[in-house]
Formats: sequence, C-alpha cells, structure tokens
Amino acid sequence: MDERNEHDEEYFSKLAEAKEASRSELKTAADWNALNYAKLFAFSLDAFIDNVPRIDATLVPHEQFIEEYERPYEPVVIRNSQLGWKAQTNWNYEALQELYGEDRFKVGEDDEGYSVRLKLKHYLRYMKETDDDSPMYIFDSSFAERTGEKALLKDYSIPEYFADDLFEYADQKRRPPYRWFVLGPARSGTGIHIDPLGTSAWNALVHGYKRWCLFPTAVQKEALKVQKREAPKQTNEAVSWFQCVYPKTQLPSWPAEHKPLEILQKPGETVFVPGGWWHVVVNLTDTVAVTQNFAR
Ligand SMILES: O=C(O)CCC(=O)C(=O)O
Repeated sequence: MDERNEHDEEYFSKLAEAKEASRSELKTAADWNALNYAKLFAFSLDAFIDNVPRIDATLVPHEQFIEEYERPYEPVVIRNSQLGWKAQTNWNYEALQELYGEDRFKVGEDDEGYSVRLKLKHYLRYMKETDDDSPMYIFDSSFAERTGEKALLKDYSIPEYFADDLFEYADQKRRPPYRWFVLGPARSGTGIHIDPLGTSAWNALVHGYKRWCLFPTAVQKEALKVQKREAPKQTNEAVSWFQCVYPKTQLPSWPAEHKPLEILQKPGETVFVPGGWWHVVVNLTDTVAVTQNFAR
C-alpha cells in the first residue's frame, strides 16, 4: 500500500467511526445525505433577511450597551469587538492544520453523552469533501486546556461588554462548560434551542457566514419543531429547520408578534444572544467562531 492509500485508509475508517458514534440513528452512509441538502441548499448571500441592528464596540460605551440591549434582553450584532485578535490570522485552514492537525477535537456526542473526537486533519478534509445533509460540527470546550504555542485562548479576548460574568465567582472546576471553539462547513449548525440556566451568550464569527433566526421565549416549542415526516432522522438539525420550519414563519398565518429576528452574520461580527431567546444557526460557508455563555 502506498503512503497516500494508507492516509486514505485511516481517514475513511476514523471518519466512519466518528459518524457511527455521533449519529447512531443514521444507519447507512446513504442516510447521511438522503435529503439531498447539499444540492438543495444553494443560495446567494444577499437573498437573506437581516433585521437586527448593528452597533460599533469602539463607539458605543458599555453603559449604553447595558441600557439598550443587555437590560431589555435585546439581541444585537456588534462590530469591531474582535480588533487585534490573533484568531484573525491564526484560525485559517492552513495554520490550524499545521498546529493542530494531529490533535483530536470534539465533533459530536455518542448516545451516552460522551465526546466523539476526530483529528483535526481528518475533520478539515471532511469539511472540504462532505455532501452530508447536516455535517458533523466541531463544538469543542476543551480547546481552553491547550497551553504553550497551542493555546487557543491567547488568540481572542472577551469583548469588554461581556467581561463581568457571575460564573467567574463560581468554583472553576465545577463550572459547566461555557466556552467553545466552533468550526464547521456549510449546512452544519446548531438546532433550535434556548441556552441553559438562563445564560446569555456572545458568538464571535472570525471567518465565514452564519445565518440566524431568533424567537422570544413566549413562542411555543411545538411551533418551532421540525416534524419527523418533514426531515426523517434530521429533526434536530439546523439545516432541516431552515428548510422546513423557516418558510412557515414567513406565511401570513404565522403570528406577527412571533416573526423571527434574522441575522446574516458576517466575518468579524459578534452576535449577542440574551438569555431566554430561542435561536437556530446554520453555517452558510466554512466558518470559524468562538462562543461563550455568561450569567449576569
Ligand atoms: O452554531 C453556532 O455557531 C451557534 C451556537 C449556539 O447557538 C450556542 O452555542 O448556543
């Protein structure tokens, strides 16, 4: 076997293991792309509604942010809160491959809730090649344990608006995971949910484009769920949500007070998600982001 084939062998076997463990309901390779979303999910970036205000972190003082967004629980997109981040240069495909290619990142969870991990070099190849309906997604909280030249924590800083966090005063060892390095291809994403324990979040997109919908707490979960018949075996997936539920939210029959807030998040933008808001996020392109939850 030549070297190339050995690499392929390892890639395909590790990928198959990770897929089987993280989505046991998808029994065969064909189940992963049965809905043909890779073809259906064609778009032009200017086709999307964006109705959430932008503020500039260098112009809007912290007090004003608290008054206008944090206290009234209003989502907002923040510009210029990633200035000087090393992530801008360090979190690209080649640099990540070089430094972390042999390291294993969390790409999902198995049925018992244990992390499923894949070497980053394999995941980066998967990102390029996949036509899965809802590809595996790196959502890794252990990134913060990396030290020395591999310390990903040194590549970003907490935006000033979010520096005060009640969880800072809790026992750090008992603190639930609260910060994640997030990397995925088009169609990967996060299904509709409300963040736990009343926490709020910020999500800083370093590269790529994400599409968001947010709904107030009062909207019933039932109305926001993907039905089994609409997307068999993909009901919790963000991409199915945008294919199956989003169009209903645009019909005249959808209550006007429950219309979604919508964001087309661009590179360098940071979304503030106040506690209690339903949200669903799909990656439109390859994306790299960091997100943290916090409590006030
Ligand atoms: O996929 C994403 O970037 C969204 C993450 C998210 O919604 C969350 O962490 O609560």
